[in-house]
Amino acid sequence: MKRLLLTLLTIALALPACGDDDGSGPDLITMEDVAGAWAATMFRAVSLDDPSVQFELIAAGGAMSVVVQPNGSFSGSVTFPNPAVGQLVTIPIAGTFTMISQTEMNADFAVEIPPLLEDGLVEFELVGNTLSLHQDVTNFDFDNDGQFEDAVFDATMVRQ
Ligand SMILES: [Ca+2]
Repeated sequence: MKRLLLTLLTIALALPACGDDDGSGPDLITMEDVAGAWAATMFRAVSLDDPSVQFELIAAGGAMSVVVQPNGSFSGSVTFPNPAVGQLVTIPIAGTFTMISQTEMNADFAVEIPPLLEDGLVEFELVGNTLSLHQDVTNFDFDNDGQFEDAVFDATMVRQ
């Protein structure tokens, strides 16, 4: 019984060490891994009600690029078609990413640009030089009638 207790105690003491980025387990993704220059190859909002209704920024002639610092702060620009003026508009963007887990970041934009660049939880996946982003609940005015529709958002960023 005493030996069992000792074994359990040893396991309990060893547990907090699990998952540490000490080289013995799988490498954990840190903000330093995300740091660098990125450009979007896909930046899409899909209607929740009707997945055939989509808006994809790059196909629409737009663009988005950011440079992320190791501390998570980022700056860049987004180019999007402005239906009000009938031409492409480029605006600067900036903010901070905070890593919450190995699959989630919080995006905090210095200036929010609804509906594509809004504060909130962003799921991410970093594979090689490709960073995939996903936001579960957002909204987008797909038909330009001033009413926002529920949407999911996905982006693919490629390291430059
Ligand atoms: Ca609408």
